Amino acid sequence: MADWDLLLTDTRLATMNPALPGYGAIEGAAAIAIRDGRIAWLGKQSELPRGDALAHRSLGGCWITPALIDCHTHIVFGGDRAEEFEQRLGGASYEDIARAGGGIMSTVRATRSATADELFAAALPRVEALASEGVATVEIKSGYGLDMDTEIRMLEVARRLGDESSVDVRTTLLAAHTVPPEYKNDADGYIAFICDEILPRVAQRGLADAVDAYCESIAFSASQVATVFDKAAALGLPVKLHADQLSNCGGAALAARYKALSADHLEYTTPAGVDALSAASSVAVLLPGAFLTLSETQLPPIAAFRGKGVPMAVATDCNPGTSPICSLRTAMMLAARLFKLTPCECLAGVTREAARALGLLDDRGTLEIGKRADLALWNIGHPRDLAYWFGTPQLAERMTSGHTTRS
Ligand code: DI6
Ligand code: FE
Repeated sequence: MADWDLLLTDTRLATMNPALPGYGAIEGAAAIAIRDGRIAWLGKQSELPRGDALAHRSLGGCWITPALIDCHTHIVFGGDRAEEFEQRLGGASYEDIARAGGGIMSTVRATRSATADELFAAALPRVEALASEGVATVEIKSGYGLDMDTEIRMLEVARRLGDESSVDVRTTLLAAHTVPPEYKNDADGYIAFICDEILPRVAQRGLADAVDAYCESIAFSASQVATVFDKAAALGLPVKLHADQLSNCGGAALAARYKALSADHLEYTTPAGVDALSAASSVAVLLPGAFLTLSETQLPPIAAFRGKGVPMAVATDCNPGTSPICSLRTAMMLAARLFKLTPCECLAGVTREAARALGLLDDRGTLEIGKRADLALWNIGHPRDLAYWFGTPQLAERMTSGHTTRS
């Protein structure tokens, strides 16, 4: 029996291994060997142990990084909000549109009236657009149903995208996204419905890998979110939070109190919130697409995250209202240009730290022995190019579990 299924030689590796500095680069002819879909060996080619491989490819100096991971999306939804985009360009505010019955509720109406097949057909090209840039893992949230049937339908569609597309999908229940019309003026009643009905059903059917909520003055209070998180903990589900996006609601501290996998957005997070995330080892997920689309000017506290060792991930937040972006490379570029992340932080943010934000770091997100052989092969001169160029296809090939699934 062969030692390896596939041996790749004459490559340059950006391993993103946290034990190594920067990109964790192995240059000057590196090799990587794959067996049973996992990395069996990697290092300098001159140190390659003796062994035979079923297949061998020499890659002419091509850079390989871990395949990319988009750890925050709302990629399943009905309709779109292009008309609202035009209204906003004409001067209407996000709030004006919401008051007129548009905004997030217009997506809820379109999602409720869409069949599972329609939601799947609309989402598939968006997922494949991410894949075309080297993404192999995508997190997908519910949250445009806000009733039992549609929240479940969204999660089923997300699972089906994982089964039938070329990416691995992690699902998140975001029933606590906003208060649906059925519970107008009774947010507590909706929270009780989530805890008593939706969460147990979703958990029992294994439809969600995590639970998210929107902690904001226009959505749910910290104590309402805590009620949802208590129920999630009782059901053994990890939590994450849309925190401090539009105002300081103490979201980061709340997420930290529940040892959240991540707290996301964080534009208005205070130094105390940064300390809390640091102590809880939660990941800060930065979403520059929403920052751009909302013309936000309050920057997330990047220097404080760095100073306190809070890991930073970068994601698209792909959604029809505040982040119509199906490009993780664009999110990397925006994180560099708007948030001044270094190109190395941008790449770590869509590989290692994105894996950490999904609780998957033991399995993927870096090039290390034993991890899934999810690889992105690039036509680039240096890994910094990935945050520098935008709108430029540079993926040569993507492998998932050691097989070429995009080229
Ligand atoms: N924060 C956001 O930016 C989106 N959801 C959230 O919790 C907005 C979603 C939308 O407007 O459709
Ligand atoms: Fe979001």
